Amino acid sequence: AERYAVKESEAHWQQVWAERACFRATEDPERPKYYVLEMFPYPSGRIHMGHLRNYTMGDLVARYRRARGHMVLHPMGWDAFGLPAENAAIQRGVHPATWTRENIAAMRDQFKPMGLSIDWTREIATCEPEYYRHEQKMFLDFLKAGLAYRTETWVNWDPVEHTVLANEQVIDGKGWRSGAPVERRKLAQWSFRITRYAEDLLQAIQDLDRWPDKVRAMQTNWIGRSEGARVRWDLADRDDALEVFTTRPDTLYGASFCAISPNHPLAAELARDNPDLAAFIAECARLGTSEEAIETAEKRGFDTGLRAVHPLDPSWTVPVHVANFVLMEYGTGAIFGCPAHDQRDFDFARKYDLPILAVVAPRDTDPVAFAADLTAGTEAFVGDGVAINSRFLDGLGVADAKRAVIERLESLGKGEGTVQYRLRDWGVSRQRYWGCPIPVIHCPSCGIVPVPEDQLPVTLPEDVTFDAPGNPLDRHPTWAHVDCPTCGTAARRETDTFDTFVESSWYFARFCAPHSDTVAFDRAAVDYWLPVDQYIGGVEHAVLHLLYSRFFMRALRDCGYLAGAEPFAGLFTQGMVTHETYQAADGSWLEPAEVERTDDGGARRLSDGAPVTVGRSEKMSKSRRNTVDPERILDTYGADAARLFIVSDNPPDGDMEWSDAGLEGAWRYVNRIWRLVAAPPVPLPPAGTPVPVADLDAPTLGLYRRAHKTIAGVTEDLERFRFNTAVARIRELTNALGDLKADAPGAAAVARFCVETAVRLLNPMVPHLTESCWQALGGSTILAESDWPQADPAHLVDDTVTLAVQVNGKLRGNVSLPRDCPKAEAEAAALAVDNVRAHTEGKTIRKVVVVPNRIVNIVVG
Ligand code: ANZ
Ligand code: ZN
Repeated sequence: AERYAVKESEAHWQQVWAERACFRATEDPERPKYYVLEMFPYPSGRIHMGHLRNYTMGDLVARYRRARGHMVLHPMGWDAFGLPAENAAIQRGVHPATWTRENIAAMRDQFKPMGLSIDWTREIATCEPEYYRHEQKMFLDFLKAGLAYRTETWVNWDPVEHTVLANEQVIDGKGWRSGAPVERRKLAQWSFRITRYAEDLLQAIQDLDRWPDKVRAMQTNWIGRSEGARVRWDLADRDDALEVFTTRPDTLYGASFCAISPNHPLAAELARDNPDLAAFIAECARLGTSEEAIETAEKRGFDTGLRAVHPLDPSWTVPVHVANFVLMEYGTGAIFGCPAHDQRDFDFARKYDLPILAVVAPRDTDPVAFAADLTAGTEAFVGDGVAINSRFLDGLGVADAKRAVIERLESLGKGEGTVQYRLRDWGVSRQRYWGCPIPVIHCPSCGIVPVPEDQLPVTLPEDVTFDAPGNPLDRHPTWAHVDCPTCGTAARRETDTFDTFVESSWYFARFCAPHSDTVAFDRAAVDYWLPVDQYIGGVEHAVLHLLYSRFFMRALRDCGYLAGAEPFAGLFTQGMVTHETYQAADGSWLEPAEVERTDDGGARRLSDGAPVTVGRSEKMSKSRRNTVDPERILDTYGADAARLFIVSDNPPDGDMEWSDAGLEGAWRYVNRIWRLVAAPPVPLPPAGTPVPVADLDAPTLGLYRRAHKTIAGVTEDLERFRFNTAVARIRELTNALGDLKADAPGAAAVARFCVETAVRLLNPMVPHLTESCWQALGGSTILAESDWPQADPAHLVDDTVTLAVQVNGKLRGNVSLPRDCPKAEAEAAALAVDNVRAHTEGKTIRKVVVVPNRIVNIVVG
């Protein structure tokens, strides 16, 4: 038979799909919709294996849903603003816009041979004014709604990149890209008030039942709800007070100090005439503001000399320290320390020789001995117990003691119960050129003036230079200089641009009607398509991107843009693509393409045969050089083999190890499927030939039933993202076809049914091959426009069942029988089993109980 001509086939079908506009998304209110979205790519210029895996999975889902009769939306776009474009401009002198647009064109060309079922008419790039003008309008609406505001905040400043970094971009106190030690700086920043929705964002996680538990837990932790109290400590010899936040007000009688953040206003005030304190604060600033850095640094403090008065006992005062472990952004930026019941406070107290007084003891211990041991030891007691040494609280459990203290504090006007979230507002200002301009103007007399809506978009100027550090927008000779829209005075544009996470927080909604230019969202379209039914992407976006998108939906809803609060009804996080690593004798890393595996399990260098050490499989990375170029794979083996390998290798949420052997296995299977069609084991009857079920012998009927079971099993698997087991089932079916007796009655019709079934079930995974097969089989439609096969429930039951045979309650054997066979037949078969005969011979059979399809129980005496 003729070989499968992969190149011609794949090119041909891609053209057919395009010409017939098979994947153009349309709305039909009468039919169910399904919105499949993979996280859109950053246009780095080249696709990588992670893309190949991600988009293959999404495509499988999209094709499957389309076959199931859904109206499917499966779009593609580009997350096109961001730093790398600017770095390219600095390093290579190419304009960020040019670099980005060229990369988009290159990557689009690389994606096309994958045969993705994407509606390319909806393509968007976030760097184009047609896109970001709507973002500017949203910002103005957020501003009116109090959801966007400007404030002075402490930020992580990257001195090399000249920009603010999010906490997650600070790793071990250094910028994630530059590697330069990050500085703390105070800067006027635009922020989005995500905290307004903290409770709602938290509660709604409960209903995201098609999200991985792991991601839900990460979101929950990120929002970080804590119940506690705000407590006011008067400052001795001053007429102000220090407000602290605590989750353990029950430990108030164990307080031995108060501590404030180095960024607390009081610290700044005291530092003005205390150079030592100022030096200490400066040193803390070098730590960065990330919690991680603060958590791991040595705990240090500076005694301010001030004393704070205990809120429940005016005769009791404690010292006030500035401490490096107190964050300004959490709670009130001030704490009271209770060393006995907090390890940080314990270590701090040891270091600065402060009292350690136990005020909670485990139940049923001697409180005096417990307190003495704790004070002498090295560890705080953080468990549950009862209050001791705590006056009116003594004997109460932790929860009751908390309630009692809060009540007392409230009645004294010294504090109140409160809920605190770890979640902070989202700082969106970046001192960068390649981002969406923030549409406000700073007027010397009016202050901040929003750009009037009829002057949107505020577009980026193209004529900028990258020859000096800092933001090119600041240096531009004219762009920032405008007249105030309100009073006409010479004013200045905001030169900060948005964090690129802003664009990715609403792109999924824009895809519903990407070309409507008067409004961001065509209401009918978003009402129809949202939420995204299945979102697929990397777990590295499990916190920020998803949370920001959830915030945006709520903010947009409250500004009247759309209905609904959750952007993604279903979420799937795919694993990484890994590859073996190779090292030459001198320790240098070698690319997979430079290495050949040897039969003894070793490897050698292709160029000179020198031995190569094979290392463990790791995430593909430039540093290990263990990357494989998707373009070459597609070019050599075609899209289908690559797609098949991707989905059959491993569960999709696990890591997948890329290997030549695995890919070649998939390639062989592609060719086997083709041969099944081109040279079937039995000459196939014409399409539509019915299977003469009543005439089939047992093995042929078994095969026919297996095909139905395969349909049911694969359908179930695809619903649950078990792509690998789906492929395994189809392989079992095609293997079983090898056992078909060609001359059995109805064999040819059954063979045809099995081949058709395999081809149709494989379509979402290997769409080109299966279209070619379908055509060769005489299909009158193309599979991209065909329905999903249906299993006949009548053929899903097993035709034989195994019954256990017991003699006087002991298992003595098994019999295989037709399902639902008459009791007398079951009884006779059971009694005929050798081992049963051995246990019944010479005895009287008193009773035989048959539980149909399960057990035959024989009672002998
Ligand atoms: C007194 C106390 C006694 C505390 C005790 C704990 C145990 P979560 O659970 O994360 O909300 N804290 C409050 N604000 C802080 C800040 N800005 N920077 C650093 N630490 C801060 O933690 C709340 C606890 O962390 C608070 O309860 C406070 O210490 C500390 F036996 O208050 B606790
Ligand atoms: Zn003005």
